[in-house]
Amino acid sequence: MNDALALPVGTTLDRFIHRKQEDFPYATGELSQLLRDIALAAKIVSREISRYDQNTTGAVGLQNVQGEQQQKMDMIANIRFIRALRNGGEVCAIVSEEEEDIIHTGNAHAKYIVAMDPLDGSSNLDVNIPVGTIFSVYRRVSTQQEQGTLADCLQQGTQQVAAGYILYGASTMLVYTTGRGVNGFTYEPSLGEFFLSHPDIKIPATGHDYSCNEANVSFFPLGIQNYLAFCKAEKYSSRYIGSLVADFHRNLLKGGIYFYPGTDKNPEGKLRLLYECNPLAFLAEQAGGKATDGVARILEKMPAQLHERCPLVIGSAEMVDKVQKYMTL
Ligand code: P6P
Repeated sequence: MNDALALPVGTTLDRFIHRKQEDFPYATGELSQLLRDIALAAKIVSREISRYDQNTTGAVGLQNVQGEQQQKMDMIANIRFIRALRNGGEVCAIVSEEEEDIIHTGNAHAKYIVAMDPLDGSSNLDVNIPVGTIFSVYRRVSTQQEQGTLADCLQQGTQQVAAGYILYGASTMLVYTTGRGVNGFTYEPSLGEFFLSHPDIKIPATGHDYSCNEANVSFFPLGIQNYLAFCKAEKYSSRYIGSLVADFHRNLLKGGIYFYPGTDKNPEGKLRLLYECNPLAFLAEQAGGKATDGVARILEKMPAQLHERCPLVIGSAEMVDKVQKYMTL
């Protein structure tokens, strides 16, 4: 990160994006515009969530491609982000947790691909638990003469040009990276602006919080079971909200580890590689943390399918390393 461009807390997101674009000498402004499009959708979804009523509460009565009960807000968030990215003109194709196939935006000459979970943890909305949007941005590998291709979408996490999340909690926050550190912005609804509130976030090397669904422990790999026993012996605290973005955000700021290994119901884990594991892994590493599938680095995994699942161990570097040690004993 270029300290000379270190911007003060309170800088608006728009000014921050503009100034940071100067970090990239060949930047054309397209990625900057894409980030603004994401921020616009985030403001709209934040508003919809804050005025949660019978039009937005509860399930739709349909299952999404994941076989999960689709919440009304899932569909609203999905539509809002797709519309913002399509209208913004910088994205040629979108992969969404809510859509089985690639969404072609019609912007055939656009340079970027977005993979997203429009509203992760949405089943928590009815009980007022924080939820989040997770996004990942890639440069297309196909020529800019045709619509985005499957190969454009199935890229290794190391190829991400940007990634981030929006946390709809006590306040709405946008946290993202473009590969030069991680910065957090807090939304002020009365002004309709995101303001820099958490510059240059670094995750503590270790922590004393672990996040996992212990009901599944008997199905965890033995190494993970042994690591969990270690956490208890060390008198760590169990902190599991059941909302990935909220658990990740707490661990990012205070140190800690989140793990969702394979279980009987989801032998490959529950979380999706393209739009949950990869973007959070990019953020974790940019903040000095780590992300593996228990052993292998998440960002180096080669996706074979749009919605493939992957075990995830993510958070403070020393804690992720400890899991790897237990997994390879
Ligand atoms: P479980 C929400 O459905 C989610 O994808 C994550 O946000 C959360 O961490 C996890 O699943 C919770 O899963 O099986 O513990 O209820």
